[in-house]
Amino acid sequence: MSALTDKISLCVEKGKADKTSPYPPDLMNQDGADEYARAAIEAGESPDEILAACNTAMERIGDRFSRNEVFVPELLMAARAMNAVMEHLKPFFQAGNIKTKGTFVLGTVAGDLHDIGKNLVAMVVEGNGWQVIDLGVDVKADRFLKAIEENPGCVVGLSALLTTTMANMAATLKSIKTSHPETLVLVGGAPLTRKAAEEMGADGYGNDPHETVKLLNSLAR
Ligand code: B1M
Repeated sequence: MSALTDKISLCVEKGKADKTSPYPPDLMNQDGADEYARAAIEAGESPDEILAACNTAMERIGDRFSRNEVFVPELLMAARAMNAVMEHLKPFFQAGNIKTKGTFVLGTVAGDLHDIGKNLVAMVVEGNGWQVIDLGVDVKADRFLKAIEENPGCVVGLSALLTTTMANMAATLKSIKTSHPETLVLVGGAPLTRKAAEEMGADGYGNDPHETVKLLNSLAR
């Protein structure tokens, strides 16, 4: 990591979104994730390295949450800081082809509010020439069904970040396959494994946005 990506990582972990963020008090009036991300891009740092620094920070804050050292507000502030960095990275991930290869309907499944990973997948998939219809978070099965009816031939992507919402993912997948057996469904998210995806009956598992794009491109009809 460079000095700048180190600082980005620290700001994301501490939830310091930008210079005006009052939290944490020890970083008051100092640059935050937003300013350091801008500086890193201007200095020619690789967007992938910047993203990796953010992911490391999210893993660290997640581990501290598991150990009860921090709580939901700290997770939210870290998410806000990571989103500030993502605004700078967006143009790089979206700078893809213009002609669309197909439509990807994407959402975080019912009961789950995590959207940072899903948003990254959306950016990268869009940047690789797909039209993305992002249904957001806490998406119930019937909203996916409606989107499939409105976008015949689309591929669907389901994201889940909680072990508990993996069950909702499986149920959503089942309703999609019951009503629209021809629709291809990809799944992803931290608690999933390739094996769990297969057991659910998914057509593919994306470990990260790049793997998801590869899968989508191989499925493009
Ligand atoms: Co939550 N949270 N959270 N959280 N949170 C986790 C997921 C957790 C692992 C933390 C921990 O305990 N260590 C834990 C889940 C444990 C489990 O079930 N296994 C957890 C918990 C317990 C909770 C709450 C229940 C806490 C509570 O209220 N007591 C609660 C649940 C709320 C709900 O959803 N109903 C909760 C809430 C939140 C916030 C809202 C505060 C916030 C989310 C803000 C937001 O997303 N806008 C939050 C955050 C930030 C996290 C952590 C710290 C970071 C998640 C993240 O953004 N990672 C997380 C800990 C961790 O991940 N280490 C944690 C960065 C992101 C880039 O990675 O999302 O994995 P990720 O996405 C990756 C891949 O998974 C993949 O590509 C992405 C890029 O590589 N991917 C796909 C994702 N979707 C894909 C779809 C695809 C393909 C690939 O195809 C369709």
